[in-house]
Amino acid sequence: MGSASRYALPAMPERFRNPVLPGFHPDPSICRVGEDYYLVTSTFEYFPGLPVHHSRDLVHWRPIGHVLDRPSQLDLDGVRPSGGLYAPTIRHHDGTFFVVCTLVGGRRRSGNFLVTATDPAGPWSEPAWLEGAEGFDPSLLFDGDGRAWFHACRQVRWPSRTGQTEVWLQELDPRRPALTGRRRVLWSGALANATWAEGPHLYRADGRYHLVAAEGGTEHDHAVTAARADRVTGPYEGSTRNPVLTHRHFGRSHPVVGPGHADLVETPAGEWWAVLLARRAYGGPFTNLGRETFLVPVAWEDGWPVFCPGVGQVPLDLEGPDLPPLPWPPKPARDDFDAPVLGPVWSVVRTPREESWTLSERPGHLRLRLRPETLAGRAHPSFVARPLEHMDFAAEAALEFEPEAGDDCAGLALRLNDDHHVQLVVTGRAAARVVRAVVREGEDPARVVAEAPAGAGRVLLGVRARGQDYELRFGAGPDAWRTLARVDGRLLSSHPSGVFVGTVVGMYASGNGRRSAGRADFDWFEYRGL
Ligand code: 6LW
Repeated sequence: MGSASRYALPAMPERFRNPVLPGFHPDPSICRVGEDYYLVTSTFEYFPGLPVHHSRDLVHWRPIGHVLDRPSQLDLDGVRPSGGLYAPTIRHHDGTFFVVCTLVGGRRRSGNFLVTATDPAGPWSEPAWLEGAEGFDPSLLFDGDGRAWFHACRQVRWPSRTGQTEVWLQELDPRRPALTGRRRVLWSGALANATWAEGPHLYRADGRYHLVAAEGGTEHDHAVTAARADRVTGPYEGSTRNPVLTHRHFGRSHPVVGPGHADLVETPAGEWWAVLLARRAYGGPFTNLGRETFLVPVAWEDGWPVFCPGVGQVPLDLEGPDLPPLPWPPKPARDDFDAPVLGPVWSVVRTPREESWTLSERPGHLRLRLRPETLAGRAHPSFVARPLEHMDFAAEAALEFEPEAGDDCAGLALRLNDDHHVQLVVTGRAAARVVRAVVREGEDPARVVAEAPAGAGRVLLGVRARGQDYELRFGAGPDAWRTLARVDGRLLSSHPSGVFVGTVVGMYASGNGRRSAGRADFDWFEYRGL
């Protein structure tokens, strides 16, 4: 009898669960260099911009830095909520990584730019603005003949309907960098009266040029469409199977809504996969986690891409790529702020022009300065936060804070945007020190929903969410939690339309219009899925 190994079945790829990058990670773009995969996602009004994640198996991703992590690279002053950095594209050619992206609504400069690096973990170059590059959702194709092609989408000059866009192409001289030669329109959508044909990516496969784009807008009607041509400049023929992926006909109760904005990658073994964005609805058509990054298989049939073959929709549980699994060490739930710099999971709102936080003044603590700026208004508040990743989660922090003035406050906050946030803060001086729950929902002024005496000294603050039920609580220690309030989490949903971000949770301090000598010291912050 031969050894058992002679009859061993090939190792079956492991199954995995979508999303592969949970929480606010929209507009994913991916490239492969050898056995390594790199992925960037959009970040809008958050700084640093464009996180870079790394994987060896397409399923397990680890953050390795940000493309734009210097104020000189990224001016987000005054940027409106969901403005700022739109969809990026990452590509690699000849030893250099390229990222193109669009800054929308910048105070001093807006438009499409290119940054480069030899190490995807950075440092990345200063942005090179591409003169004349209209529109948004830029992408790059490095063709086999060494030529580089820039493509993006733009609103048509005289639209007959909202969202009437077209995909255009022009050669790029990456050395200058500059767009050169004739500009051509390649595509204006697959369906009659198509809206928001965007997120274009060109690929060279089986001797043809393939265009994969998004259509229908990034809400419920989002879709992936495909076209192909014999020459990069067209003409492009739409697939008779368009849209090649959508959930638009599933109705609003489907758990995964709005898949689209796909980017394809081929493994060394010739398997094709796509990363794309989608939302997970819960508690009704509410998507607090925002647009997350999902991974789906792609097959080629008759020279056309087939997304999720045999299934035709984005699965939450599926067989993984035929790649050796390489799970990274799990992220620690607790940050004790012992490192000299903030970890890659942390972001702030808009570009920090002054030290709103410090890790050096009180080692082992994140110290927030009480500045006049608040979570409302288009400012850079003293707020250090990370994306929610779970529908059920607990976020807690240990705070040492003595308000110097009545309006001084510090504590935890959940932010969707400038007009939608929840605060659990300590405020009030001396004997009047209280823990207060404050909700801001839309145009109405923020309202205090509950408060209770905080007692003296260190205080623990916590948010525990079960679906859309958010429990705000506090205590003198881990065995002394007291519930202060319960808040309906649906105010933090990225649905309805026009909200491109997801909710973040973090540490906040403010003088509420005045500069205060107060200092808020956070000994630790802990986030975990329940
Ligand atoms: C992104 C574009 C879009 O650039 O939303 O609705 C923009 N579609 O593809 C921000 O994600």
